Amino acid sequence: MGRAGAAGRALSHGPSTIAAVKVIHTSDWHLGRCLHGVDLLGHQAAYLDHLVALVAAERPDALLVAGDIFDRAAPPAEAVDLLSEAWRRLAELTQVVAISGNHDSPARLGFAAACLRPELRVVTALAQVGRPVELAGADGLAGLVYPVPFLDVDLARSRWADEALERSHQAVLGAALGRVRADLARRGDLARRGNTGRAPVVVMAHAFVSGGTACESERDISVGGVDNVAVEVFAGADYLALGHLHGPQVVNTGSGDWAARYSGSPLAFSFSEAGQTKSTAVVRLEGSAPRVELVAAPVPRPLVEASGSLADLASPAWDQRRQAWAKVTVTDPVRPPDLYQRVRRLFPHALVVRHAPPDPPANTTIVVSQARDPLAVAREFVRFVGGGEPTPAEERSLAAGLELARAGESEAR
Ligand SMILES: [Mn+2]
Repeated sequence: MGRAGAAGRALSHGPSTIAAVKVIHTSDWHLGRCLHGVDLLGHQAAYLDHLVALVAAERPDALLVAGDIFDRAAPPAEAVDLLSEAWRRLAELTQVVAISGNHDSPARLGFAAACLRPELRVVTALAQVGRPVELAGADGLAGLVYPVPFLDVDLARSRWADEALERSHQAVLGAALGRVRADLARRGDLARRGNTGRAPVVVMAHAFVSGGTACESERDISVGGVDNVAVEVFAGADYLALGHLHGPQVVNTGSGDWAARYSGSPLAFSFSEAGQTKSTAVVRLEGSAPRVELVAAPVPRPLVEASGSLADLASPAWDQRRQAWAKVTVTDPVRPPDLYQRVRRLFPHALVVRHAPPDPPANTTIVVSQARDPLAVAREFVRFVGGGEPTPAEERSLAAGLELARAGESEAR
């Protein structure tokens, strides 16, 4: 049997060899989020359907959700319903372990957490740090998952006041991981499973670990100007399952003995993520370095950034991307009339439309004074924002506006 052979090989590596465990790692669902006014909830529901199917097919030992489950502290009722149903479906298939991120309200996400079935562990409280979720295997303990929710620095410092922690994420996460290591030390040999090796240790956290690449859709978590945490803080883990950064990425641990990764968000939340392939990580911990397989998430609609003159943007070169959510920059020297409508005819799902002439006027000062003809001032402004003379229609609008203003003035007298 291949399985027995693998276990035999594992044994030959000595006592540091870890037993086989499989986890699925995801994060940053941001349920209830919009993309430039587009409600993403239906697409988030589609991702959760995909995730349920993935978990059903892979049968992992655990599903890890590394924070920012909701987009905001008080999420819309529809998002709460969606999560409630997702928890039920997922916890019927595997052990679910979730933590709060910087967008979640620990109290609201953690509501009634102590009453949930054991297959669903939602960890949002500081008091839980250092207490693992034990993954049960066929012959005993299969692995340990230490959930570390996003820590409010000031709260953590006051609760752990005896440690006199510096006011930084690095310091409070250091204290949190101190609790993880203390628990591991206390367990000692108990943390070993039968004769197939040591139970692997997974730490899950929501943090900005140094070396990670940010994009435009993460909320800044800096405290006193410091948001980065050195990856070494998490030493002792075999796998560090991270949430917070929305691009899927590996974090270099500087060691072949353990691995750290951001699963990234399942959907793009900004145009800066247009080039990313959103995915879910299936992680196998066995023997030495974890093996990771990225499973692409369903794409509701690709994102594209398009830039050029209206004539360029009408070219067939863009035809494959017409149905994308688009951020369109029109570069005609003069702002084309009916810009928004014309762009929408080319890209029906354009979400951001702007005009950026190739040679924008240098910092122009428009002098407004009693002595000047108001129409001349208005024309100058149109020239400044549009890059050209007002069209006849715009001239008529300016004149009509001026007349209305004058009529209003004389009425007020
Ligand atoms: Mn996030």
